[in-house]
Amino acid sequence: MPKADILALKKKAKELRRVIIDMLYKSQSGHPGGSLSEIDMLVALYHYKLSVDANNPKDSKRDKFVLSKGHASPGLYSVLADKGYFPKKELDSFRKLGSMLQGHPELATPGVEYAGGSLGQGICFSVGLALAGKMDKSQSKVVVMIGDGESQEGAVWEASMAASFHKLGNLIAILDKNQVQETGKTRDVMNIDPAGDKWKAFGWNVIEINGHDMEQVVSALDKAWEMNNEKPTMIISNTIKGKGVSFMELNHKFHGKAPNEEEYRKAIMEIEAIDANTFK
Ligand SMILES: Cc1ncc(C[n+]2csc(CCOP(=O)(O)OP(=O)(O)O)c2C)c(N)n1
Repeated sequence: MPKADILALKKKAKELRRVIIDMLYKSQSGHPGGSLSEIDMLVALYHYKLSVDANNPKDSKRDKFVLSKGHASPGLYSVLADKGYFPKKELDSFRKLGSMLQGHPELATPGVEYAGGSLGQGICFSVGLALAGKMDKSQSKVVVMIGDGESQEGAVWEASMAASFHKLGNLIAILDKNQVQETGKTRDVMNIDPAGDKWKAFGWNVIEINGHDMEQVVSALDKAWEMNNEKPTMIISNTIKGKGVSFMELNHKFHGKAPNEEEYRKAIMEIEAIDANTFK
């Protein structure tokens, strides 16, 4: 991919970091940490890799993205609005009564493929989607993002085993390994490492990257798309919870807390100061 296009993706991720913080500040609720960690990957998926069309969201040939860590919906909503699935002004209604943009994604929202919320379930649902796609001889991919805290759910490993047993080469999972869950560091709550060895042992291709380095993100997606060995592929995306806002980084207090006025001003100043060229 040309350097100019990579830079455009980096600038888009910077722009959407601001959109995420704006949404949370306006609603005074929501999950900043996991939204800021996933946004570089979501930008690369929606602005580069996924075959999707905002004007035809139900196209039978589309790729499908499942946000299993549904609480990180602000990241998804920011990119869906940017792609034109719904007007950007809807973002102001995030988490308000009657809004199409609830705390956890709902199927009524254009572009949303999965009503997430209960952790551990999205990857099970994605195995079903991929199995159906395989039976239909579809060329589309199913891509699912899970969290590292979420990986402590037993259902994740049952889904993992089923995906390799059924040779779901059309399934790509992304582990947003942002190191922190709701109550602290994942390695202290219940360590999931060595995560790569576990997924390999379950029969998956494993690619490991820095999930804030856009070059690496793009090349991992290219590799995952090109894998042709009937195995599902896991991209372990090493990220930082709250990335881009110093006082939110690796701070579990900002797992599910909106910024107050002072925090909001500081967060916006820091995001505006990001140099997209060197960000990683
Ligand atoms: C089954 C289930 N148990 C508990 C919760 C409450 N909960 C929401 S987010 C979260 C922490 C998730 O951590 P992680 O997967 O690391 O997410 P991220 O850091 O990416 O936000 C928990 C326990 C839930 N949504 N579903």
